[in-house]
Amino acid sequence: MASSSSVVPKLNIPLHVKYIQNLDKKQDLAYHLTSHLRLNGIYWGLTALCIMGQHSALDREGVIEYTISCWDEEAGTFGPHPGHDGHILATLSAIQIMVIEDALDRVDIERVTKFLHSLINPDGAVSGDQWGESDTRFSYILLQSLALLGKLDTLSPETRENITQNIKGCMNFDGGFGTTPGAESHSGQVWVCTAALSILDREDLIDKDLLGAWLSERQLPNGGLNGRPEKLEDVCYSWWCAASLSIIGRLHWIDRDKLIAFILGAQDLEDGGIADRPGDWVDVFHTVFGVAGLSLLGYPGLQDIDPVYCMPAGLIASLGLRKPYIT
Ligand code: GRG
Ligand code: ZN
Repeated sequence: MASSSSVVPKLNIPLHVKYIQNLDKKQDLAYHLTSHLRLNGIYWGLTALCIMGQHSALDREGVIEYTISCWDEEAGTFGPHPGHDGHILATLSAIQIMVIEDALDRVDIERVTKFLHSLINPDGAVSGDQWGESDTRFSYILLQSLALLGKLDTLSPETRENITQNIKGCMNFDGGFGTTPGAESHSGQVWVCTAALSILDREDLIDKDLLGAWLSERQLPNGGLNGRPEKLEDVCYSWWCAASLSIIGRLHWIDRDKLIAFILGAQDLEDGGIADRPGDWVDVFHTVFGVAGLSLLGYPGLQDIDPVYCMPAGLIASLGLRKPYIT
């Protein structure tokens, strides 16, 4: 469990690396109940390791083999676990893992691209699978997936414009974004929409001062950020909010040192991992977004993370996808 001491500890990298390496050793009920998130979990763990400079702490071949075993032949894409149906979220995680492991040549890129295109609705909204409802999360996932596959140019100008206008239609009076047109602003949705507009080279559609003000109001007196007004602070918003602020060039609008102290206070300094807030149980989701937040904030000794892709910045640069305005 994360400590709740008032002294700010340092980031304990060796302990967090060990925590991630041991994640699949404890196959308890919680492990089996989260099989629908297994491929996401591998991406989260691998990304946290990359940020901490320990990419090879997980067995490369094991990671690749597991990812390939999640292929859903009928759907022509990846599911989250062997035997599960293909889904856009698992598809992105699989692509991210294969990019990090430099193994994209083992993916049927044409079939995955076809699957992704099949989820675009005529109005530019994007669904998660052949049955599912649309959500701006899926618009972002589609765009990041196509970008990493080098297939953004398979979107016709008309489709690209429809997707852009659909995201713009989810913008609210407060400068934030929701899941669908008219839905309440939420920091997670703000990140997917600002990052999606960045991939589309349409950052001009964002009201940066208005959104920057809304995002910086998410910081609470204890240094942590919440996801929307009147809600509790949570380490994962160190990513959703800070990455959005970074994309719109307003990261300096929050108190960096107080946020760093909040994230560091949520570490479990006995067994490793980071929790949603000091005193709670750790998980790999809050571990990756905690270290990713620290990296964005310039915490020493960490590799740079790209705020648009939530992937190692060097890798995004090597694919020619790094935005020049991001420092
Ligand atoms: C490549 C990192 C990456 C992600 C892929 C799935 C996705 C794209 C993005 C998710 C964005 C999102 C909606 C994040 C928010 C997740 C979250 C903590 C939701 C909690 O919402 P509530 O309403 O919690 O339960 P609050 O804090 O508002 O009480
Ligand atoms: Zn959280």
